Amino acid sequence: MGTEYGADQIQILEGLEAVRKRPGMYIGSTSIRGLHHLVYEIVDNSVDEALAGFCDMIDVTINEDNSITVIDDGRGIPVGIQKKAGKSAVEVVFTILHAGGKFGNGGYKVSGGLHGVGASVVNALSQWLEVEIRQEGKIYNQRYERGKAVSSLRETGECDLSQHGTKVVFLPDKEIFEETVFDYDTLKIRLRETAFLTKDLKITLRDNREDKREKTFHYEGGIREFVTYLNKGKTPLYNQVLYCEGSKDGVYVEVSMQHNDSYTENIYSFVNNINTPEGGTHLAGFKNALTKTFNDYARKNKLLKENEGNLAGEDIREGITAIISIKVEEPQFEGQTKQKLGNSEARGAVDAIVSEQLTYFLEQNPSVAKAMCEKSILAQRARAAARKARDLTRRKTALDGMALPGKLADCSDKDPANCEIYIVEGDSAGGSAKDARNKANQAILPLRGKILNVEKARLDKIYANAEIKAMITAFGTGIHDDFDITKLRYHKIILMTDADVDGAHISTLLLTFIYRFMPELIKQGYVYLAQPPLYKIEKNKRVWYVYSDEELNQVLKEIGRDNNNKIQRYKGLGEMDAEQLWETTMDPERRILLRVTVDDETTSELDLTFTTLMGDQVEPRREFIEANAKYGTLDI
Ligand code: TSJ
Repeated sequence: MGTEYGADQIQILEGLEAVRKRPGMYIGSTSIRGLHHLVYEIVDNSVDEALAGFCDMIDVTINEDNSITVIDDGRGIPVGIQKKAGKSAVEVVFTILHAGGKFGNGGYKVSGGLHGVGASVVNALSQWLEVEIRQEGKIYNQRYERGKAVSSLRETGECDLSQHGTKVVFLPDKEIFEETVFDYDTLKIRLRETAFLTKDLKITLRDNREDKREKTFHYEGGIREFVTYLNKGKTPLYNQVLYCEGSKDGVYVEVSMQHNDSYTENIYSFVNNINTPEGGTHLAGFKNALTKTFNDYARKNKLLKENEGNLAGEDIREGITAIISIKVEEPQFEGQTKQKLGNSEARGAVDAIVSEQLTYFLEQNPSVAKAMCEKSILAQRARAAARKARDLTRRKTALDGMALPGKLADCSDKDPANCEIYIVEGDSAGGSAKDARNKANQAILPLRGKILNVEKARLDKIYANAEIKAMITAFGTGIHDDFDITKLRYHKIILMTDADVDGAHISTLLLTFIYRFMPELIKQGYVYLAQPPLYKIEKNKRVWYVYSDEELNQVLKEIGRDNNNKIQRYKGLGEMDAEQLWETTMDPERRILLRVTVDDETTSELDLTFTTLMGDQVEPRREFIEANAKYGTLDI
């Protein structure tokens, strides 16, 4: 034997074994999402180094074998032996669970994912991992396999004194992950967001696999540019992007905002570069400051008359795009999903900094203040009208009992878990669907043509829209404050539109409505897209339905391409008879359904997707729809 294991070392072994036994506890899941999380965990360490002021660039590469290389130009992980652990700081970082980035003084670790784990977890879940450090003219290397060091940290060469930094290469373990192929776009979205949140940091993403690509993100304007990016394709209400920055009670605060002429509120909040989709104290501080400061200004400058009541927060926030980014040393996350910031000092810090700097801004920019005020007053009026309309519908529903829409062909089963509703574009397709369906558990709601774009209409107009009212009553949940998921009447809401550009557009309008008014339906996985076929091929009395051009070529290759196949291209759902519609798109045994999901790590990008599709600018819209229509799916 020769080696005596101390208690510490035994614990260390157990530590990383625990990660391999229950990976989900440390990275959320072993799905494709967990796979990408590994990259963020490593990159976060380099971002910390950038936040500490020692690193300007991070380079991320997807290698041909789907291993990942991350390189930074920071100080390099310390290579000296840590007395307590009896090994190098590098080895501590990679083998001890929860080892943070604190080495003596000076190390200031602010980031920390929701799982707050880091390098050792990535190491434990990698088939192999190699680290290289350049420091003081020397190069050091070490290799690990499935979390265990297979070599000690060794000096392997010399380099120029000007070179310094850390390089990590790792291959996610196929024994652990369900999927080990990285998605370039997923990494791209997240790394872009990170670059926006860390001004002056240059992040490059490279794909060295078959489809070679590269992109560099570098935003000197930081979150100011983030707001400009999010407002791309919208019409800003004024040219300036407001920006507030400051520190108070150990909280570093940055806020940027700009209104556009739409009616939706897009506020994204971050703590230590991590998205907090459920907000928390920092968001509350911002909202409070905005409402209070704006009303004070409006009153002082007689934009609000003495007999008029204060503007409500939601009226002031109509059409706002804002980023709130704070850094705190010890973030506390609350709520079921641990995505809500709890630190009480963050509320006061954001409130104080925004109040002071916004007051100053409004005084310096009276024309901006006036534009904001006029929009808020219009929003206030529309909200009053909408409330009246809503009260009216409420009363009516109370009188009529379940006032289901007349066009709805409901199913007979009353257990929502068994039931599905097809939202169908057009009366003729609606007719076929009614004939085709299983009456027991499939309901059909036909909608006429284009539905209202909720991004471009105020609440009063939205509530007055017949198609939208029909959906709200059919779903049964109510919306906004009245929303109650337990009242949902169908556990599958299936959007069925033509497999062409117009159909994709209608699907997106419907999804936009659902996402804005009933986001829980999407978050809890109740919303689906039907996949009608593009072609029908017949040969010798055999029939094939195909769902993409790729599949068409494949089938034709198999059965031979000759004049005896009669290929029929479906121009729309209406061209299929009831039997064909049932066989291809509605029969639970044979149909393909796409579940609509949202990635809450990158919600800001989702909003951009909707904006691109719904915005004023025609060109980006066309590009997006065609790109997605080609694949026959709408991936939001
Ligand atoms: F975590 C990791 F090992 F996976 C990793 C860490 C991966 C990558 C790509 C980079 C890093 C990393 C760590 N980059 N820069 C650093 N910096 C430090 O670890 C460091 C260096 C010096 C001092 C100091 O106080 O002198 C403190 C720290 C935290």
